[in-house]
Amino acid sequence: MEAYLGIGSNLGDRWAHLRTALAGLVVLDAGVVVSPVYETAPVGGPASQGPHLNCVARIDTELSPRELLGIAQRLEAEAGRVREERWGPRTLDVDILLYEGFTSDDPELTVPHPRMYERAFVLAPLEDLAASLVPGDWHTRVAVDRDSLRRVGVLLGPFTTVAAGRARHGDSGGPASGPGC
Ligand code: GSY
Repeated sequence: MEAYLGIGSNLGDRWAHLRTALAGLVVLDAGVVVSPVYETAPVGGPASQGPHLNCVARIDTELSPRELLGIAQRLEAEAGRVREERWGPRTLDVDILLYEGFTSDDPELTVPHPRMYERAFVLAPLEDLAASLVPGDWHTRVAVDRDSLRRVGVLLGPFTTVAAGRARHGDSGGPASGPGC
Protein backbone atom coordinates (compact mmCIF):
# COMPACT_ATOMS: atom_id res chain seq x y z
CA MET A 1 0.00 0.00 0.00
CA GLU A 2 1.12 3.53 -0.67
CA ALA A 3 1.33 5.86 2.33
CA TYR A 4 2.55 9.43 2.78
CA LEU A 5 4.30 10.55 5.95
CA GLY A 6 5.01 14.09 7.08
CA ILE A 7 8.40 14.31 8.78
CA GLY A 8 9.73 17.30 10.71
CA SER A 9 12.22 18.46 13.29
CA ASN A 10 12.99 21.77 14.98
CA LEU A 11 15.21 20.70 17.86
CA GLY A 12 18.83 19.53 17.93
CA ASP A 13 20.47 18.27 14.77
CA ARG A 14 17.47 18.63 12.51
CA TRP A 15 19.07 17.14 9.38
CA ALA A 16 20.32 14.13 11.33
CA HIS A 17 16.86 13.53 12.77
CA LEU A 18 15.32 13.54 9.30
CA ARG A 19 18.01 11.23 7.92
CA THR A 20 17.66 8.78 10.80
CA ALA A 21 13.88 8.67 10.44
CA LEU A 22 14.16 7.97 6.71
CA ALA A 23 16.77 5.29 7.28
CA GLY A 24 14.35 3.71 9.78
CA LEU A 25 11.74 3.52 7.03
CA VAL A 26 14.17 2.12 4.48
CA VAL A 27 15.05 -0.84 6.70
CA LEU A 28 11.36 -1.79 6.73
CA ASP A 29 11.89 -2.67 3.09
CA ALA A 30 9.35 -0.07 2.10
CA GLY A 31 10.25 1.67 -1.16
CA VAL A 32 10.91 5.20 0.09
CA VAL A 33 10.76 8.36 -2.02
CA VAL A 34 11.48 11.68 -0.31
CA SER A 35 10.46 15.22 -1.22
CA PRO A 36 12.85 18.15 -1.05
CA VAL A 37 13.37 19.52 2.46
CA TYR A 38 11.82 22.85 3.45
CA GLU A 39 12.71 25.14 6.30
CA THR A 40 9.42 26.33 7.73
CA ALA A 41 8.25 28.78 10.38
CA PRO A 42 6.66 27.02 13.36
CA VAL A 43 2.88 26.85 13.27
CA GLY A 44 1.45 27.13 16.78
CA GLY A 45 3.33 26.82 20.05
CA PRO A 46 5.73 29.24 21.73
CA ALA A 47 7.00 32.06 19.52
CA SER A 48 10.53 31.46 20.77
CA GLN A 49 10.93 28.04 19.13
CA GLY A 50 13.14 27.66 16.07
CA PRO A 51 12.17 26.84 12.49
CA HIS A 52 11.41 23.29 11.40
CA LEU A 53 12.87 21.23 8.65
CA ASN A 54 9.99 19.43 6.94
CA CYS A 55 9.69 16.88 4.18
CA VAL A 56 7.23 14.24 3.03
CA ALA A 57 8.07 10.60 2.33
CA ARG A 58 6.07 8.21 0.20
CA ILE A 59 6.43 4.59 1.18
CA ASP A 60 5.21 1.39 -0.35
CA THR A 61 4.41 -0.87 2.58
CA GLU A 62 2.69 -4.04 3.68
CA LEU A 63 2.35 -2.65 7.20
CA SER A 64 -1.16 -1.90 8.38
CA PRO A 65 -1.93 1.74 9.29
CA ARG A 66 -1.74 0.85 12.99
CA GLU A 67 1.58 -0.95 12.56
CA LEU A 68 2.86 2.08 10.67
CA LEU A 69 1.72 4.33 13.53
CA GLY A 70 3.73 2.12 15.90
CA ILE A 71 6.81 2.54 13.71
CA ALA A 72 6.31 6.31 13.54
CA GLN A 73 6.06 6.52 17.33
CA ARG A 74 9.13 4.32 17.75
CA LEU A 75 11.17 6.55 15.41
CA GLU A 76 10.07 9.62 17.38
CA ALA A 77 11.03 7.97 20.67
CA GLU A 78 14.42 6.93 19.29
CA ALA A 79 15.05 10.56 18.33
CA GLY A 80 14.57 11.48 21.99
CA ARG A 81 11.14 12.98 21.48
CA VAL A 82 9.53 13.96 24.75
CA ARG A 83 5.84 14.82 24.60
CA GLU A 84 5.84 17.74 27.02
CA GLU A 85 4.18 20.60 25.25
CA ARG A 86 1.51 20.00 22.59
CA TRP A 87 2.79 22.53 20.03
CA GLY A 88 6.28 22.81 21.47
CA PRO A 89 9.66 22.15 19.87
CA ARG A 90 10.38 18.55 18.95
CA THR A 91 13.35 16.51 17.79
CA LEU A 92 11.21 14.49 15.41
CA ASP A 93 7.65 14.29 14.22
CA VAL A 94 6.46 11.49 11.96
CA ASP A 95 2.79 11.90 11.01
CA ILE A 96 0.76 9.57 8.80
CA LEU A 97 -0.81 11.93 6.27
CA LEU A 98 -2.46 9.51 3.87
CA TYR A 99 -2.71 5.74 3.57
CA GLU A 100 -4.07 4.20 0.40
CA GLY A 101 -7.70 3.11 0.71
CA PHE A 102 -7.86 3.89 4.43
CA THR A 103 -9.66 6.55 6.42
CA SER A 104 -10.08 6.74 10.17
CA ASP A 105 -11.41 9.24 12.68
CA ASP A 106 -9.89 7.49 15.67
CA PRO A 107 -8.26 10.37 17.61
CA GLU A 108 -5.06 8.32 17.91
CA LEU A 109 -4.89 7.59 14.18
CA THR A 110 -6.84 10.12 12.14
CA VAL A 111 -6.28 9.59 8.42
CA PRO A 112 -6.12 11.69 6.30
CA HIS A 113 -4.24 13.82 8.82
CA PRO A 114 -6.85 16.28 10.13
CA ARG A 115 -4.80 19.44 9.62
CA MET A 116 -2.74 18.57 6.56
CA TYR A 117 -4.75 20.69 4.10
CA GLU A 118 -4.19 23.83 6.19
CA ARG A 119 -0.43 23.42 6.49
CA ALA A 120 1.91 24.78 3.85
CA PHE A 121 4.76 22.82 5.47
CA VAL A 122 2.88 19.64 4.47
CA LEU A 123 1.31 20.76 1.18
CA ALA A 124 4.48 22.13 -0.47
CA PRO A 125 6.56 18.93 -0.10
CA LEU A 126 3.53 16.73 -0.79
CA GLU A 127 2.91 18.65 -4.00
CA ASP A 128 6.51 17.99 -5.04
CA LEU A 129 5.90 14.25 -4.71
CA ALA A 130 2.29 13.92 -5.84
CA ALA A 131 0.65 17.10 -7.17
CA SER A 132 -2.62 15.25 -7.78
CA LEU A 133 -3.06 14.73 -4.03
CA VAL A 134 -2.95 18.44 -3.26
CA PRO A 135 -5.82 20.88 -3.87
CA GLY A 136 -4.88 23.11 -6.82
CA ASP A 137 -5.92 26.29 -4.99
CA TRP A 138 -3.85 25.78 -1.84
CA HIS A 139 -1.34 28.51 -2.74
CA THR A 140 -4.10 31.10 -2.49
CA ARG A 141 -6.01 29.45 0.36
CA VAL A 142 -3.11 28.82 2.74
CA ALA A 143 -1.18 31.95 3.64
CA VAL A 144 2.49 31.45 2.84
CA ASP A 145 5.24 34.01 2.59
CA ARG A 146 8.66 33.22 1.33
CA ASP A 147 10.31 33.52 4.75
CA SER A 148 7.98 30.98 6.28
CA LEU A 149 8.66 28.25 3.69
CA ARG A 150 11.99 27.89 1.93
CA ARG A 151 13.27 24.88 0.05
CA VAL A 152 16.67 24.26 1.64
CA GLY A 153 17.92 20.94 0.34
CA VAL A 154 17.36 17.38 -0.69
CA LEU A 155 18.13 14.06 0.91
CA LEU A 156 19.60 11.64 -1.58
CA GLY A 157 20.14 7.90 -1.77
CA PRO A 158 21.09 6.68 1.69
CA PHE A 159 20.13 10.17 2.84
CA THR A 160 23.16 12.20 2.05
CA THR A 161 22.23 15.86 2.42
CA VAL A 162 22.62 18.37 -0.36
CA ALA A 163 21.57 21.61 1.25
CA ALA A 164 21.22 25.22 0.23
CA GLY A 165 20.79 28.27 2.44
CA ARG A 166 21.86 28.82 5.98
CA ALA A 167 22.69 26.07 8.47
CA ARG A 168 21.48 26.53 12.00
CA HIS A 169 23.41 25.97 15.18
CA GLY A 170 23.19 22.25 16.01
CA ASP A 171 22.67 21.08 12.43
CA SER A 172 25.20 18.67 10.96
CA GLY A 173 24.05 18.43 7.40
CA GLY A 174 23.60 22.01 6.19
CA PRO A 175 25.84 23.86 3.82
CA ALA A 176 28.47 24.35 6.51
CA SER A 177 29.63 20.83 5.74
CA GLY A 178 28.98 21.16 2.03
CA PRO A 179 27.15 19.00 -0.46
CA GLY A 180 27.46 15.28 -0.05
CA CYS A 181 28.43 15.26 3.62
O1 GSY B 1 2.69 18.04 13.27
C1 GSY B 1 3.78 18.67 12.84
C2 GSY B 1 4.52 19.37 13.93
N1 GSY B 1 4.47 20.82 13.76
C3 GSY B 1 5.11 21.56 12.83
C4 GSY B 1 5.98 21.26 11.76
O2 GSY B 1 6.36 20.10 11.49
N2 GSY B 1 6.40 22.34 11.00
C5 GSY B 1 6.01 23.62 11.26
N3 GSY B 1 6.48 24.59 10.48
N4 GSY B 1 5.20 23.92 12.29
C6 GSY B 1 4.75 22.90 13.05
N5 GSY B 1 3.92 22.95 14.09
C7 GSY B 1 3.76 21.68 14.50
S1 GSY B 1 2.76 21.22 15.81
